[in-house]
Amino acid sequence: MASYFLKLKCLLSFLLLHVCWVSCEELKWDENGYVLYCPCMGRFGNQADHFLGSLAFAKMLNRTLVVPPWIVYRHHTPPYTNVHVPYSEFFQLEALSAFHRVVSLEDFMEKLAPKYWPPGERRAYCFETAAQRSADRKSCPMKDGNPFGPFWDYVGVEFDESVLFGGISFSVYHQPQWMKKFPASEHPILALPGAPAQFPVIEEHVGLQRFMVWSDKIVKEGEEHIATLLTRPYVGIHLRIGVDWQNACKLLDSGEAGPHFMASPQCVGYSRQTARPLTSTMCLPDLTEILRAVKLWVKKTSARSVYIATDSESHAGDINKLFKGKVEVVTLQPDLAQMDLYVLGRADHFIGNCVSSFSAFVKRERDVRGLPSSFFGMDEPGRANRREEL
Ligand SMILES: Nc1nc2c(ncn2[C@@H]2O[C@H](COP(=O)(O)OP(=O)(O)OP(=O)(O)O)[C@@H](O)[C@H]2O)c(=O)[nH]1
Ligand SMILES: *[C@@H]1O[C@H](CO)[C@@H](O)[C@H](O)[C@H]1NC(C)=O
Repeated sequence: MASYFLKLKCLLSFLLLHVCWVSCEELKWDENGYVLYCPCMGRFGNQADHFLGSLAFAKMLNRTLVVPPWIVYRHHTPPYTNVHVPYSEFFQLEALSAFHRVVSLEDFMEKLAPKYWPPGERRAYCFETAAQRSADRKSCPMKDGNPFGPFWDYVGVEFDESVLFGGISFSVYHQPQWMKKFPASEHPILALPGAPAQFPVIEEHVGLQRFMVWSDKIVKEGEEHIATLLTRPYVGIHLRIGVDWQNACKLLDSGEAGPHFMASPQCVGYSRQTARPLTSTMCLPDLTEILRAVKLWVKKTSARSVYIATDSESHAGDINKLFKGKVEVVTLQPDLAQMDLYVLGRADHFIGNCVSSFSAFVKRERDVRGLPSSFFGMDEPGRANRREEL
């Protein structure tokens, strides 16, 4: 076992050295500074929403975005801890460059940090209100608890000092204040405890999705699944119906949430004044609604197969019965949630859950490609404004 790891380590360092040899030259220090953050809120869908806003924030300040890894919570399967998956495992880092300058956190730490952000000089930046929670009331809670601690441990970072701010937000409105308060000459690296962005992603940043391009590895595996399992045209559906979701949707029924609830602006509209109602069926479709919507869209698109992505039950049996074997019903329940996202993204029609940011990722990607989508409980959502220029 030990020797296996040793060999792996040797191989890895050889590869890293090799990569470095080929591309180190290109990693120049950016005089306009960097933005670093932990995607410390939520799972994939939430992290993706935050990523788009953070990308826009970095561009707004003309700083390079240090792209964090995805935090994957593997608490029920080995290794039973958080796994940090480099951005480029799922998406092409280079594709982001068409919009703005980026560097992966891993590269930043390996190639730039030793010289420009050495231990002992690592400042954390946070809201005064966040620092209030710390023991001395003036330290940023960068590594307090999970996933904060493990995230910075992943890249071996300890913070030495805190810089607090207040009365400022991440919106365009405060751009001049950011520039004035934190000029890159004095504050080259803005390391933040969380994403400098809102959840859900704001309307202006939805179109940035087009710079998130699947990695070759995901495309290859995803296309193989589609080719072997499905016959086009196919309808892809996302069932977000597990116990955690049932509890979340209860807030809606109890009247504690309005039409803007988690990712719902994507279907009810971003403006609070004109938002369409959010019904409990849209949050938690029951079997009747699931069967109704699937039947409708299979008919409309003359689909020959249905792909079910689910966080729990698939209802494949019931859906199968509906078509009496004339339509193939497939569910993969992959280890990697991104496989579901990929297959849903390429479907001829997609039926999502309007409140789920996991569905929102698929919807945005499809909008970019001009592919049609609907939601359970809403067959005809309005089209989102697709601006990407800032
Ligand atoms: N493989 C797979 N995983 C899913 C599916 N639906 C939900 N999940 C898992 O559940 C997580 C849900 O969290 P998010 O991605 O943040 O999306 P969300 O639906 O807005 O949920 P919350 O964050 O819990 O509010 C996903 O990241 C997946 O890990 C699915 O259809 N397939
Ligand atoms: C933004 O940063 C880049 C790279 O540091 C620099 O070349 C460019 O001039 C900057 N743009 C503005 C408007 O400051």
